[in-house]
This record gives sequence, C-alpha cells and structure tokens, in this order.
Amino acid sequence: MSAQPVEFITLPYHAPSEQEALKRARRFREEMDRRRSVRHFSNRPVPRETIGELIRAASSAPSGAHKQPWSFIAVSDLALKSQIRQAAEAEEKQNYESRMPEEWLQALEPFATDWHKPFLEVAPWLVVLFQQTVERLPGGETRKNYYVVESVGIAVGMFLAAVHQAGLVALTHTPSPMKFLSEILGRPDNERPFLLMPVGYPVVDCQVPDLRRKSLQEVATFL
Ligand code: IYR
Repeated sequence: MSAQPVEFITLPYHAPSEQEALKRARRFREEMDRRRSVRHFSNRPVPRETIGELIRAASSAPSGAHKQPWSFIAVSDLALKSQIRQAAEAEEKQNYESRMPEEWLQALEPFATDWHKPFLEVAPWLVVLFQQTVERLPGGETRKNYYVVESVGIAVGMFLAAVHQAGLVALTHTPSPMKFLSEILGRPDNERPFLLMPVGYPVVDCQVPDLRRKSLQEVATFL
C-alpha cells in the first residue's frame, strides 16, 4: 500500500538581506552560547502548556520520510518521578562503581557527577523522549521508519534550543541502561528510550562548570 499523496504549496518565505541574515545568525549564536546543561534545579513549577509548546517546537524537526518517529512523555507526577529516580540511581550506582572504565570516570571528573540524581525528583518536569524503531499503525501492523536516530537527535537539539529560548534550563541525561523507562512509563514495544531531560528553573546562584567551547577554527573547515 503506498502513502497518501501530498499536495505541494508555495513556501511562505521572505529572504532577508545579507546583513540581516548575518545579524540574526549572530544574535542566535550569542543566545545559544548562553545555554548550559544544569544539574541543580529549583522545584518551581512550570505550566504544562509551556512544556507542550517546547514539545511542539521539537516535533517540528525534520525526520526521515516525515515519519516523526518520536514520543515525548512529560512527567510531573511526583510518584512517577520518584520511581524513575530510584531506578536510574540503581543503574548509575553500578555504572560508577563497576561498569564505567577508568578512562570514562576520568573524563567525567571535571563535572563532579556521581550516581545521586536528586534532579529527577526536584525538577518540575522530566521529559522522556522515546524513539519509534518502527511505526505501529492503528490496526497493529508495522511500517518501517527511516533515519530514526538522526531524526530524534535533531528533535532533541530543537527541544533544547526551545527550552533555552523560553528562559528555562534542561539536562540531557542518559541513565544506562534505560529500559526501566519503558516499563515505568508503560511504552509500547515499538519504542525505545532515547534521552531523559529534566526541565525547569535553575536554583538561585546555580553553579556550572567553567567550560570553554571549541573555536570555529577547531570545529569547522571551509573549502
Ligand atoms: N550517565 C551518567 C554518566 C555521565 C556520562 C556522560 I558521557 C556525561 O556527559 C555525564 C554523565 C550520569 O548521568 O551521571
């Protein structure tokens, strides 16, 4: 069975001048340069509607064959957050105490992380992103999805940009293995956990490591 035909429309588009495009590019870059991963969250609530807008921004990401192979599960329920924290800490404790090789532990030293994850209960929202390895049709049949990891990776980037733009903060957290998230959140078997993002406000005077970013010369080559 082939896909439904899609009509074409004229792209609503107005080209900026060269200077205007540079100005906007620079302004956005400066804004994004202020984004930081945060591990110390305030418990100040964030309305569900705001989280909905952030998810809609993420879900506007391009995806392979426009399959949008993602589900965002936004958790504010304290009992669920506690269950997630308990399960994540149990895995992370094993990671830090025996599963992570010395080289990895050394790479993480500057960030002062350990297996304790209080932010999983303190942050007002945990947004858990699942990748849909295949699409499940309403009748139960499955369809292939394409470039799933690329698609959800782009959606995460757009989600983080939206969070920052809203004046909120997030952490990209990957407790490993993450299978417990499928169980706690009751997700179907065509979905796999991809990333867990606490979202909210930072604590007052939140401390973050004083990191520098690679320069343009270090990350880009113009040919
Ligand atoms: N998932 C662990 C370890 C960890 C791994 C990387 I790579 C980081 O950039 C940060 C942490 C944890 O969350 O502590």
